[in-house]
Amino acid sequence: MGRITKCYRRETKQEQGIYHNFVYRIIYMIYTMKIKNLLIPVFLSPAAINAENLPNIVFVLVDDMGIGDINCYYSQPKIQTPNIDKLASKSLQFMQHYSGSTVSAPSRCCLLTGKHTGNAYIRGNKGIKSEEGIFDLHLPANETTVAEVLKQKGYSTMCVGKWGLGGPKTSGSPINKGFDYFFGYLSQGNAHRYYPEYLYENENKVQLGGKVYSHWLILEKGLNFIKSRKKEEPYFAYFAITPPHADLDYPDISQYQGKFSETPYINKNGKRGFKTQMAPKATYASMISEIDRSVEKIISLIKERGEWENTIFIFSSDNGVHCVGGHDPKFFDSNGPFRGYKRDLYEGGIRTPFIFSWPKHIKEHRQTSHISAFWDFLPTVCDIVNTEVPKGVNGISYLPVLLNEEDKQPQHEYIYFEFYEAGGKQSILKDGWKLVRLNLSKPNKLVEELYYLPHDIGEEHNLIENNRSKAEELKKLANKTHINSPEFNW
Ligand SMILES: [Ca+2]
Repeated sequence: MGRITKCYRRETKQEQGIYHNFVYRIIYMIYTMKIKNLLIPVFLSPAAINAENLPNIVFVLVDDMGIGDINCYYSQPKIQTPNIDKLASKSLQFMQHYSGSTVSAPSRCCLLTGKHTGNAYIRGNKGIKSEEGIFDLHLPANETTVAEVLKQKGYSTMCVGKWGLGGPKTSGSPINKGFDYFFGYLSQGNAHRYYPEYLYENENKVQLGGKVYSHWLILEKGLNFIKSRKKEEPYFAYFAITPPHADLDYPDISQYQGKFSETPYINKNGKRGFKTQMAPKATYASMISEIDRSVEKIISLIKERGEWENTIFIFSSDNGVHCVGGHDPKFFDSNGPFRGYKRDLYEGGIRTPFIFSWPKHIKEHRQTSHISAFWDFLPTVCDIVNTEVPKGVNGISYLPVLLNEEDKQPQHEYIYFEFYEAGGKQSILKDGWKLVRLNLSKPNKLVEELYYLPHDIGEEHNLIENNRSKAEELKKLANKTHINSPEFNW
């Protein structure tokens, strides 16, 4: 189809009947007879996708939501997410997709730079003091983000929500990392509060006086960005929204009020602690349903603009579910069939929902068991827009999976994670075997566990005693994969 469109454009540029190519005319006639879909398989190949108009890319990344919190993965009877479920029912659902990390900043770094935590610049949440306050360790100038890649292809780019990869006037500020527009929380610390004193628009503070529910304003700013795009201009809209991260805080919990037996959460740490919440279950459920409504608002706008067909729309969460501020992940089964939560390298900390819609090429619901991760996003985008992948990237494009050509899909040899809190953790998954290493910063307390996921998705049976050589093999591979970092060590 790309070639046909191109041929037709060539003809229109040479109007007044000068250019008369008989073959092109016949093809165009067939095209306008609305049997173009029959021609797509003849012409479609990864390289051909960008020969026509480039797809918009919309990525909704929620914060600390578990894979079990939405109904479309492992069933969720207590929380309503009809819009996300409907989206999934028409999309490609990745069933074994990993977030970049088990906490926010490194996960977002991996997503945007295409590197896993053994190689990424930002491998943990790390605060840096500046004149304007505490911000997160910033991306250096030589780290290339997916937004910078897309800028080079003529995309308009925006991020709203939580950034976490650098403060104002640093090399890691979103506007220095390929984003035309930013609105929201530049630093993660401030994003714990849903009624902030101020948010940032690009690098400028916008005073709110603690009177505005931040998520609604963030969503509005993101929608406004899309509304202001010219139709022919492709855009990358990164909605890094903050629910359901603690605080548990939502202005109207009437949808769930009284539906659950509540255990109030009382803040005992003053300003540093999470907000007191008398109905944490109803509030958490309300925040998930708010995400669901927000997704619908974004989708509706894209459809109103007539852009849905060639828009890539992705929904995911940046790490496993949190268990702070009063949230009870067991009550909601927030981590589905998996073990662990945020800050764990068990599957519950890193296995994330990944719903991929692209109606032009994904015509019906499918599930894929292809093993993929956040660091695959950048190379996939490069593949889609037909541009070179930046050097040093660990990800593998999953475009063949998107195009339902799984037999052509290259596989990861292994999936590797490292983490620097809670004693230091490391995990590596290869051929179903997963080695988890704990207490790396306390060698005398080192713990090693080995699981075989195809038989034990809940990581309940540590098989290391009878499989020492397998564990040793994985440990060597993990240590080879880890590249020393100037900022993070155990
Ligand atoms: Ca997070």
